[in-house]
Amino acid sequence: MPGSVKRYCNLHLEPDYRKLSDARSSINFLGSAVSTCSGSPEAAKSTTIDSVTLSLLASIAVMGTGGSLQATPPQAPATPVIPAETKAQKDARMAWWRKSRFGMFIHWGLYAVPAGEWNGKTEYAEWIRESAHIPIKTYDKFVGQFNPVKFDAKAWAKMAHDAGMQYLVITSKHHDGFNMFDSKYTDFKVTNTPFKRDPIKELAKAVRSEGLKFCLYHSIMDWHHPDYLPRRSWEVADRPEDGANFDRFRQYLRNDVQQILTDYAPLGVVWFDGEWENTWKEPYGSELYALCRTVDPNVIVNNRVGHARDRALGDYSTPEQTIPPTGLPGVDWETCMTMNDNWGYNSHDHNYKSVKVLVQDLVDIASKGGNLLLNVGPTAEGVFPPEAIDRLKGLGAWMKVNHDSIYDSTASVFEKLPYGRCTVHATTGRSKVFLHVFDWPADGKLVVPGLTNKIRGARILGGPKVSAERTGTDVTITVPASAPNAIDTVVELDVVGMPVVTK
Ligand code: H79
Repeated sequence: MPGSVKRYCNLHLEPDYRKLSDARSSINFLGSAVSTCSGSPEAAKSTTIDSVTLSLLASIAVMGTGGSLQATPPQAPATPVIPAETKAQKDARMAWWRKSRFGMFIHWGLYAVPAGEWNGKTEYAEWIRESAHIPIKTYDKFVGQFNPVKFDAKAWAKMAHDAGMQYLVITSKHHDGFNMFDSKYTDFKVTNTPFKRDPIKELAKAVRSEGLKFCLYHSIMDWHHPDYLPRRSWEVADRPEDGANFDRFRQYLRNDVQQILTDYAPLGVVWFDGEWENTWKEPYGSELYALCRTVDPNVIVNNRVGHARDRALGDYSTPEQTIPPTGLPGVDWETCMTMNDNWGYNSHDHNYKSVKVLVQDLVDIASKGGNLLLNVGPTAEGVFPPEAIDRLKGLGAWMKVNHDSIYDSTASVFEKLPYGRCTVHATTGRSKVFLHVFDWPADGKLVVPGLTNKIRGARILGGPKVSAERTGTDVTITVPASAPNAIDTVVELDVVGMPVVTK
């Protein structure tokens, strides 16, 4: 532990760390307590101690303390080289993600304890520490109150599976800096709560048992680590920046990221966020991306790893709470979206979208070639809000019948369909054009504009075959008088060759 190393070298702890140590001796920051032998704060800025030196120091310290020192955790190297990759290799790495189309996001952390409420205001969620200006010592009290006794990883994984989701991304750390896994590099973590368990470990197992890819969200921005900069403007007086060293923070972040990629391997995606503050430079993003791909060559990393999230770094784009009007042609993308108005749990937020809106959003996104990552904010007891469970069931009921039109689909071949959306399974020999009918035709005639292909047949997913015939440059499908599914009835048109549309 750092305290033992201290006997042999100077340990540079910035003032905030010392205050915290005094207040809560059980909570420290292994990632920030980098020891140096120079004694100079300036030298500490540029010093990252290598693992050989650390283990040497550790063994000296062990000898000096009668063997009470625990092994120092390995330090993640700075790896600026992004492994080279051909287009075919990237396609292979992205294949499962592109086929999935639908995933579950989970925002779960200490912020579930106040449940969005502070000093009579009820508008908060995962940003509560920042938005309600909660001092760090006050926020730390949630650590002693976090005990989600109803948490059932299998139940969560099953709900994601039954909704038709193919992957699950949960917060290993959000902007508040609290580690929801058993980090080796900080004591500000879930295993130090009364809960004691590691929910990430339990969930990784359960999610994989359901056949879904397990993924983690890890925030770059960190309002708790003493070396993270900048401080929030409202807390500078209480938490001065003096002594904080962003390079040490980067080492801590790399260490944490290396650990999640190792202990919970294989991760499908590492989903970074909170990259926009100007302390996070583009080369740091490249270094972090390279670390991820070095530890796991198959992992997928979102674009928020880089400071300028819209530039080239990362594997896919991440529109938030919005669906790009015409998709993002030529780019892999995933819209992340809440079901209500918040990411983290807010006990007052009952403003949930309807199942109809959510299904149509999923279809709209698939018709534009993107993925939907739909969020749930579980409570501090460890359960999904009832409205979220209801929406997941509704999505699942629709997906059970219509999933063929979503998984492995590609974007619409029509510029616009007046009654809904289109997704496609295209191969050179034979293709399926899925017509998602949001507005059912009153005259029972569904017109497919400008489709030139020879028709093999048509059917309603989960329903009967229907007749489809050429009418000039269009194809006209005769459908039942009323919509079999009020949200979105899918008509599958089976055609010869790749779909070709002239209108
Ligand atoms: O985790 C959830 C939110 O807590 C987190 N992202 C989702 C997935 C989030 N953090 N911040 N925000 C959402 C909104 C922040 C928006 C802004 Fe900016 C930050 C506006 C200006 C700075 C980033 C950079 C977005 C626009 C420019």
